[in-house]
Amino acid sequence: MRIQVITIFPELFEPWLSTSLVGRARTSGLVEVEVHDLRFFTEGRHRVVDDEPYGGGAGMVMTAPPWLRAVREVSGPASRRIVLSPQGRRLDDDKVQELAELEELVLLCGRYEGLDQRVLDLVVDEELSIGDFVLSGGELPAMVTIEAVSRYIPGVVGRATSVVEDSFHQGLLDYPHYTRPPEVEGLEVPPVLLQGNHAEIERWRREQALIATYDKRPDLLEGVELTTEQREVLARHASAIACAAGERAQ
Ligand code: 4F9
Repeated sequence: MRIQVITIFPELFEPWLSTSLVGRARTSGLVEVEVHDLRFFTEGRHRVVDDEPYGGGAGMVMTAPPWLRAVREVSGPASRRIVLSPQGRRLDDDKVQELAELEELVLLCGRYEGLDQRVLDLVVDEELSIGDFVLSGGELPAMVTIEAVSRYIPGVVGRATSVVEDSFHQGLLDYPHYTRPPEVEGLEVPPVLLQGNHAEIERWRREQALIATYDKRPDLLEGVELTTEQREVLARHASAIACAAGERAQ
């Protein structure tokens, strides 16, 4: 996969791009990332990329011509051109997997109050948001997108830490993890993890993932068809909670 990034802060990307998972994906040639400085596509000595909003108001708007030149210059015929913005559809695991199937992405990182609407109208395929909050620009959301997408490129994540086993792949949250020492300030590791029965361990982890999702993100279970076994696990969990609440009330 090839990813083109357009930003006025290319230097933000360099250290991150050469580190860790994304760094390895790049050196092994599985993911190519090119970062372009928007100012390179300006005309005139002052390299201006913003101007006052028509209609007045606070802040500045990024001017269309440099964006149009930049996007057209770095795009290939099959590029998916994406703006990171709070107005976008929320990035989730389904969207990440969809993007990982593509040959080429162009990520536009806006700053200030945003881009002139005509950039969106003329050269953008979709807007993506990483959450309902405002940042200073699209650079961090672009890095979030690149890292999440890279994990789904075959070969980027080793088999030992398979993405198939990752949280969300099955639509559930992760189960709890434990490592040495066996006791921490009176809290012990669940005995099933120490007994070496792999079928039992797998069953415990499946149950814990389901319970964690039910407790912390019940919205993820809406519209999911649960098996009889899964419904029993949740019924037992719910009655255990009700019992504990009842004991506290007495
Ligand atoms: C982009 C916030 C994507 C959340 C871009 C200011 C942004 C953002 N998700 N905030 N510019």
